[in-house]
Amino acid sequence: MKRASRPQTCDIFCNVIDNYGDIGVCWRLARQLANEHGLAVRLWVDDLGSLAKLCPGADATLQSQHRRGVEVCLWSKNFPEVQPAELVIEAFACKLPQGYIEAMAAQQQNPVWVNLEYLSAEDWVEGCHKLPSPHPSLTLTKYFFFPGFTPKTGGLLLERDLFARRDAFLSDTLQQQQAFWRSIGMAMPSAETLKISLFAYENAALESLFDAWANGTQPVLCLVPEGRILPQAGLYFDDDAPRAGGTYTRGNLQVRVLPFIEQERYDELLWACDVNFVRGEDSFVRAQWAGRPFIWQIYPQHDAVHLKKLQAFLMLYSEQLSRSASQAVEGFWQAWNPDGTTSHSTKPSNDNGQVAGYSTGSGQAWLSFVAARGELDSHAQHWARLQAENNLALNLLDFFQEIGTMRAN
Ligand code: TRH
Repeated sequence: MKRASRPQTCDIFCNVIDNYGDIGVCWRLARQLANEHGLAVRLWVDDLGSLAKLCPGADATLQSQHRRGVEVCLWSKNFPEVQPAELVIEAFACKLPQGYIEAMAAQQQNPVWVNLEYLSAEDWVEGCHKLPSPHPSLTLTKYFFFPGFTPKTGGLLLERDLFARRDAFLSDTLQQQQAFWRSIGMAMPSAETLKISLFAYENAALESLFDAWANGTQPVLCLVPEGRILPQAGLYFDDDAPRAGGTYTRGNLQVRVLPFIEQERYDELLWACDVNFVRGEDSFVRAQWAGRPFIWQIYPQHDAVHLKKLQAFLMLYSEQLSRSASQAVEGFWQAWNPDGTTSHSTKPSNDNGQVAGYSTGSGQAWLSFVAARGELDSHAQHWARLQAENNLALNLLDFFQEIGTMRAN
């Protein structure tokens, strides 16, 4: 049987470990494959509650539902007997149900089975991208697929129309931007206000940064979506129960707490701000597409291995920056990602029991970062254009064809 050049069907499996990154990536990829490439996509997810945060229309009680062109299915212990899709994506090495694996092996034409890995800028990624991993007992092969920032990797998730939508938003101050600010219950800030979005994990560097903003000469509006950094932000203003809609002021700093917004609208928040603080994996990529200076709080891992990942990205990202701008970025990103080795931490540990190293340097480092904003702005736009050339969804579909051709020969 001749394989179709493009798959018609796709199953994506997502095991939600914590936070929103796993489901964030899967939900975005599922929508893109369905809506831009016409695949019939089933997204199997074991925690519908997390999906419902990103897609408020989703009903966490349903076994199966159609949302945004995707069939969303609850991945429960009793996995139903289903016909496997032609393209099977196992996200972040989650373990597929045994019955499903056997059903894949029983197909006359085996599905193309891909393990979509976490994003990293480390050198070894290029060598591991597309590597096969034969099943120990069945005639099935799984392939590693690594997102990344260089042409020899799987690239990044980017919707076809994202830049056009972003540019339309940015050039439409009267309607789209006004509508955005209204939707979060605020009037459009004055032109001299520095607008910052702050999506972050607990972070010992926050206090020093808030001090720098409060004591600075420029008014700062900081928009904080509900999430892990919120209790700390509240404490800064002596409020131990900050909530969406809350507004706090100290000196030149105004903080506004936002409700967690639908994933498709999160981009607008990034576009509406001058500088964005992001975390994890998916928001980190979205900040790059926004074409604005950003600061990444990397997801903390054991033995500080994440700091290597941070460094690898910094090296790549800073390659074309001037020395002073590159130092400003590195200095502030390091201050925002304390390595946890400093012993005088008085800050509480986070949800994972990890203690963030106490940092007093973020306020100081911010001054250099913000001084480099002009260069960082144009660099961010250039970087976004460059990265857009390597599109993950298209690469996945090409890879499907590549495997089909290889099998046919
Ligand atoms: O939530 P994250 O920290 O996710 C993760 C996970 O912890 C994962 O296990 C880990 O391995 C990975 O990081 C590296 O950050 P991330 O990836 O940015 O995901 C957040 C998602 O939430 C992203 O899709 C954007 C979305 N979002 C909204 O939809 N609305 C919002 O208001 C905000 C702030 C975010």
